[in-house]
Amino acid sequence: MTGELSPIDKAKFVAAKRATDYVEDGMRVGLGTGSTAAWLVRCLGEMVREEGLKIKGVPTSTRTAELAREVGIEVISLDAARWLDVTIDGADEFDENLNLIKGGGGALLQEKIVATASDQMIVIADVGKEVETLGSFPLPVEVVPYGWQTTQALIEETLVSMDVLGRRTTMRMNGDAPFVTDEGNHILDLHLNRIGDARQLAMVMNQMPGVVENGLFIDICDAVIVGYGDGRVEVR
Ligand code: ABF
Repeated sequence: MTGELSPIDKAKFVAAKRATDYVEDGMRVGLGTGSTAAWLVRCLGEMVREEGLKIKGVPTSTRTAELAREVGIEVISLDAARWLDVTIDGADEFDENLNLIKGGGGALLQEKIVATASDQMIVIADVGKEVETLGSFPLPVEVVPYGWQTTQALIEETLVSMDVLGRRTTMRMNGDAPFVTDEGNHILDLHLNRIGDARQLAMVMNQMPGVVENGLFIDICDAVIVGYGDGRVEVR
């Protein structure tokens, strides 16, 4: 499954492999999105096919659902599962308090709903995702298409009064058209550089009409499994 891996892929793979320790027979497992989570799905698929592991997977995006089925994992909806034992997902940034920025892959809404419905949320990441203060990675905010430019202007105005360095926001594009999420929404990326008070920013964002969800995951993650290019793994 792995062949000759680049250091970054090795880091992602070893983190994903270690995360399989959190998965036991009979569990309902939230399956994240992104290249690191894809390694996890492949590892779990191998355990299903070769070791007879029995799990039900709840994917956080259509592309994860496709991959999970392809590798032999039984896929069920969140509503069928109702509650999950564990969710394992990637992240764009994590800090020492295990707060996260997610949504670079465009699946933050399903990812947050699934993670919140889980007994445990485990993040898998290469060490490059570790930061002292969140915000270098642009913060994704999912907005409804109706009036998105007005919502964007409102967000920019609000940022002026907050403890952030940057205020520029950009519509995420897919070629010439705005990117469309699995729920039919768009994503604004907020170029903030440094988020002083992530908890407050997350709350303020979600109070705005037009905003569906933001990519700050505060007090949701229980552990981060950090992979290194030389194959080492640490659990935070
Ligand atoms: C998802 O995929 C995210 O929320 C995050 O945006 C992204 C991380 O991708 P990768 O693992 O490819 O770096 O987990």
